[in-house]
Formats: sequence, C-alpha cells, structure tokens
Amino acid sequence: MASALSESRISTEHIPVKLVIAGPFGVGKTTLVDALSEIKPLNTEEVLTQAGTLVDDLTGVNEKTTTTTAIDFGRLTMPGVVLYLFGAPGQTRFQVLWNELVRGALGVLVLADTRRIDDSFAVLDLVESAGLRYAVAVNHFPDSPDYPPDALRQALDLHASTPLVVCDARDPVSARASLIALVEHIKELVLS
Ligand SMILES: Nc1nc2c(ncn2[C@@H]2O[C@H](COP(=O)(O)OP(=O)(O)OP(=O)(O)O)[C@@H](O)[C@H]2O)c(=O)[nH]1
Ligand SMILES: [Mg+2]
Repeated sequence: MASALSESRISTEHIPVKLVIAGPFGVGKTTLVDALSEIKPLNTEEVLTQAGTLVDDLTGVNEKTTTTTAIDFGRLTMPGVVLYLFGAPGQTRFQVLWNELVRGALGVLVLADTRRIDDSFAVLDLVESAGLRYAVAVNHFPDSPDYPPDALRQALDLHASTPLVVCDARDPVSARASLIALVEHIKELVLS
C-alpha cells in the first residue's frame, strides 16, 4: 500500500534498519508488510494447492489462497530511520532460509495468533537461539480468544521486558504501533 503514513523523504540522515517479520503459517506477516509499506511491496506468493492441505493447517484462515514462498519486502520511513521490512515464510520447511533472512537484522517482530499459540513456539525458539532482539504482536482475528496479557506472556514464555502488543495486521496504524514497540525495545537494549 502506498502509504500516506510516511510523509518524510529518505535522506542520508535516515539510518537504514533491517527488520524481519516472522511467525507461523497464515498469521498475517504478508498482510502486515503490505499494510505498512510505502513502496509497492515485493511478495513471493504462490497459490496453495490441494497437496498442501496435508501439511499446512488452514484452521482460522480458510479464506487464504496463497502462501509466501521466499520473502515479503517493504519499506517504511519514520523520523530518522528507514525501516526495511523482510517478511519470512511461515512453514517450518522454509527454515532453511532463516539464517540468510535474519543476517544483519536489528530485530524481529514475531506475529502470533491466540487461536493457535503453540504454532509460535518454533519461531520463538529460532529467534531466541539466534540471539535476536524481538517483540511479539498478537494479530487479532474476529474469533481470537482474548487472554489477559499476563496469561499470554506466560503461555509464550516471554521475558518480562519483551514487548507484547495486540494488533490488526491489516490496519496500517495498528501495524505501525507494533513496529514502534519493537524499535523502542531495540533502542532501549542498544542504549542500556
Ligand atoms: N480477520 C483478519 N484477517 C486477517 C488479518 N490478518 C490477515 N488476515 C487474513 O488472514 C490470512 C493470512 O494472511 P497472510 O498475510 O497471508 O499470512 P502470512 O503469515 O503471510 O502467511 P504465510 O506467508 O503463508 O505463512 C489472509 O487471508 C488475510 O487476509 C487480521 O488481522 N484479521
Ligand atoms: Mg506470507
């Protein structure tokens, strides 16, 4: 989406920052990158086939017709920084791309879905074992259960300082607030 969110022009004053958007299959990573990007986002979507129904669980996202097969890419300019957003593919069979994808990334926004919390564990393990800074954004769907933040934090086994926000990945304002939570967290860690 060519966004009116980002009015500022990129200059040498803008520090380039690479961020990765990760999370399980169908959690809304591509949707979030598309909602935020001020340039036409790069997508690598392929149509979901009948064969994939055996391995890709469409529970809760049965309207979904495509899946990311390599990356999503978008850009968002904020005061002083230009964020380069790299959306990861969701299925564990694409984890082979992970090391390349996160190389040079300043942090990761992990999207989660409260209808299938367990699905986030694999990606959280990857992020933590790579020592990456991260924040968690719960992408809220109409039938998502609302857990108290403490219960959710416990279920996801998050450190007390890890930001946990709820967002609507389709909404640029909400999606942007998730990224800001991540960027502020990174800033705190880098400056502390
Ligand atoms: N209701 C609702 N639907 C959403 C939301 N975010 C995404 N969707 C829908 O949910 C589906 C999944 O979105 P994607 O953005 O393709 O998910 P993804 O994480 O990129 O999926 P993979 O790349 O296949 O892992 C799509 O059909 C979206 O339209 C949301 O916040 N609310
Ligand atoms: Mg995707």
